Amino acid sequence: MSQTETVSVKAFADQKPGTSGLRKKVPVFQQPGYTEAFIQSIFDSLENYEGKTLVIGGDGRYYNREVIQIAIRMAAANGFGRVLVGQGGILSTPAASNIIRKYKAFGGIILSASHNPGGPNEDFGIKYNVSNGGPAPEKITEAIFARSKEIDRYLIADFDDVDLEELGTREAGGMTIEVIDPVADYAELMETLFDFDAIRALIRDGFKVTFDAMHAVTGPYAREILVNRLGADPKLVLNDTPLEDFGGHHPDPNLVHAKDLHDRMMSDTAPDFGAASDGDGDRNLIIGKGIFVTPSDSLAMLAANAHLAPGYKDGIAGIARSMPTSGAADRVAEKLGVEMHETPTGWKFFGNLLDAGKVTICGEESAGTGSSHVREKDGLWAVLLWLNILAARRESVKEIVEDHWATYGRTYYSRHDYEGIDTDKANRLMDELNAKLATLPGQTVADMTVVKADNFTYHDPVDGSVSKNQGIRIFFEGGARIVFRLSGTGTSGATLRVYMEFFEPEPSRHGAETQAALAGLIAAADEVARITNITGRDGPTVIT
Ligand code: VG1
Ligand code: CO
Repeated sequence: MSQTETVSVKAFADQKPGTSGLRKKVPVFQQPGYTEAFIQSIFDSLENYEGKTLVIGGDGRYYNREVIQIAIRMAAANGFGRVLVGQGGILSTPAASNIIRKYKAFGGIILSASHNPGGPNEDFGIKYNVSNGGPAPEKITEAIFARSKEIDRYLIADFDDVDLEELGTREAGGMTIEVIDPVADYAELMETLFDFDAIRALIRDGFKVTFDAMHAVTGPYAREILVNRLGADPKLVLNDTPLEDFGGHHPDPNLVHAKDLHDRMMSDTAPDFGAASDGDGDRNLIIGKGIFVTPSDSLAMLAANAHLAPGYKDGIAGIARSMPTSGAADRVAEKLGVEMHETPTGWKFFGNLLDAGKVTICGEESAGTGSSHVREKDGLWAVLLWLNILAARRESVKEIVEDHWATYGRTYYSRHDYEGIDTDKANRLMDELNAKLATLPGQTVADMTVVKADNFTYHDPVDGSVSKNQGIRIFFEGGARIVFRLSGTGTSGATLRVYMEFFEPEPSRHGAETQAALAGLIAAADEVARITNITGRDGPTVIT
């Protein structure tokens, strides 16, 4: 019979969850008691979980296995009745969301720092998801933070490490531990949503699909779904062995870190469709032969064509997008006559809208798209919906994109990131901007006139909660917009994100290069926020 120990611990002051859970460098999590104190703060912020089920899984990065064992022993000591844990400690974020929902779990602990690099001196993360399968809402993350500041003990059971490789059920510490196949339930769910026969036929007819798993969690999922079930060429499923350090790369599917894929897709010998996902499998990058689809456009295009997939054949209830995401999806919602919602950055804000049936499809400009099938964004889901649409329309990605622009107009859009800037400078830049919001309307910045400027506040239409300070928005005459916000997922210094967009209804002007088309807004952003001046940087580190 194993023992439960109560271990004294000192509270840590820095356990405030960010946009998506607590993310810190591995050595921070390795401090004695640090990981345990945070997990105990999660449990102490929950009620009535005695005897219930907890899902545990992670993206396989460095330190994943150690924390899985800690979380299992602490779940036993705290009175959970059962844990479901992915084989090898692996569950992609959307797969974990599905498992929580399918097996009616009380909640789940997901270990991930998503697109951030992994390794002994890189990033790690812990996030709690609630019973709907989605990230804990702010009310809970705030309670966890409050608890973490005063916690003085944690509970842990004393039993041997669980063999995470062997599927099946065992008992330890008065709790049932089930090691489950991380892919099977997810693949089954995808089969209910998409026309696998049609996609298989498309591929059989010579349509070439390439997918870069970036040595992250989606490798096994992509192999099972794209290769085994849909017949894609295994040689075109790249980097599909998950590695603890992602092969030394950032598992971030953007044009900087997935540059190889991008370059190949722009070449003469490009496959027809290219995609990638991030560390924990919730993001997607979509590139057609010769054309990159911006995530904001992809959201709009998926929403406009979702009815072509069996899971959405009766149409969608509505669309939600994060505030910095472009307005492209709004025009689709308008045409379809469905609800449109604008939320703060982070998937946790979509949960209430999805649960209430107000929206079916959600998306963020940061390469996150998803639907009511789970409560997380879902990288492979987006890939499969694109493939289903391509199979139904039998047109190229380029044709679908250009047809969309011709129908709805094109929103030129880009995000510029200034990474690793000094936190004080970043805060100063935002403070200065905030201070002048009231006086901006009527002023001219880089030859454009400001019509409105504010700091975005979200009023949740379902539970009435209010979230303030969610990003500075500056609107110009003619509808152009710039948004400024600081990242809530980084682990060193600050990252300033600047989002720029304008709408172009005229098809003869849809062929411009994005950065050139946005040159005026780029200049305006620098002028109004004094970016160069304050940060000392002469340009962004990442352009997406
Ligand atoms: C970023 C993205 C945001 C996304 C979040 C988590 O947050 O901008 O859209 O929801 O990452 O995604 P921030 O605060 O750094 O801008 V993931 O794939 O890191 O779980
Ligand atoms: Co992610």
